[in-house]
Amino acid sequence: MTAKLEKLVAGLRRGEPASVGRAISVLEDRPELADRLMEMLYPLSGNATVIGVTGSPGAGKSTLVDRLAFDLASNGRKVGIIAVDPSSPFTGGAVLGDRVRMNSATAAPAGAGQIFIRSMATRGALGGIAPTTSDAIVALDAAGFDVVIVETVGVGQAEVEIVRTCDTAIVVLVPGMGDTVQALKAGIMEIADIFVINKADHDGADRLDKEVRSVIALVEDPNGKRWVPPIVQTVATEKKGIKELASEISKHREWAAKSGALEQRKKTFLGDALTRKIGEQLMQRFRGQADYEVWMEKGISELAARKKSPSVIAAEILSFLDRD
Ligand SMILES: Nc1nc2c(ncn2[C@@H]2O[C@H](COP(=O)(O)OP(=O)(O)OP(=O)(O)O)[C@@H](O)[C@H]2O)c(=O)[nH]1
Ligand SMILES: [Mg+2]
Repeated sequence: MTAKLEKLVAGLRRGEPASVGRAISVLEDRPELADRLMEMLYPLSGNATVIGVTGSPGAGKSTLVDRLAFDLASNGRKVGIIAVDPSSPFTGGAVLGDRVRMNSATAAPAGAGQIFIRSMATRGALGGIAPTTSDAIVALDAAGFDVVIVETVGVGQAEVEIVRTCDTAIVVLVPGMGDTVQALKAGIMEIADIFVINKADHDGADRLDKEVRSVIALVEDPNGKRWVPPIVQTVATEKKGIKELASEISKHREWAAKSGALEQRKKTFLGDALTRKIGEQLMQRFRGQADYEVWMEKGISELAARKKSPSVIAAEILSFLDRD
């Protein structure tokens, strides 16, 4: 099996799209191989810039990502795109829906950087949405993609989680959708490094711009130490505002690197990932115990009889684990 994985990793390092795709599938669907593959990929990663793009369904995220990727690829960058739980229907894991829309990405000029697109349906998957996505990011990173763009739908907790794994988080709003209120509710203001007002060809773009600006002003840091998210108006379908967006992304990255914010964010993210793994491995050890079912049965009946509280029983069971 290791020989097969080694071959896969070799193909991935050569940037072969089929190997990259297969590696992500292994990480997604083959837990028995995923740990070993991750062990091989991890040392190769750590160089990519990760950009998160989130916003309501239909906000124009894919169109925007497509144009941005094209712009980056035209400048010789290799761009990997991950669409997480796209709201448009997909067939057999292929990005058919988005591939049609993402036409300019697939038609990147010869000699320009490569673009790789992958969609992932991970909601509700074991282990949650973020781990699988961040594993896929590691795979693209290891494959030598300079930039990885992650598109997620919505402004819920799962998106916030994914955006935390990114170096730069972009929140896409559109005029006339009541997005600001929604964004505020979900605490998205705190994670947005850049706001994009897409579909700026629609009525109300300037009004939305003002609204967002007033909200940013509320959280603005008087000492000027914090990053103040810029607002970029775009018309993705017409490639308007894409250069400005690319420039704001660079600016944010420079600021984050210089101020130490990037390092801090990475540390927090890596800490979270490690804690999650420790939790998983503890659970595995626990479930692997011969007496696991006996302890569970006993615990449940004690709970049912209201003899002890769940935390007391959990502590008792964990003390059994400590003894071996
Ligand atoms: N008028 C206008 N239409 C746009 C713009 N950007 C995207 N669209 C259109 O909006 C629709 C949705 O675009 P997508 O890029 O698929 O939006 P999305 O946010 O990726 O959608 P989901 O992934 O399904 O959530 C498409 O018909 C686009 O052509 C824009 O700037 N102006
Ligand atoms: Mg999309």
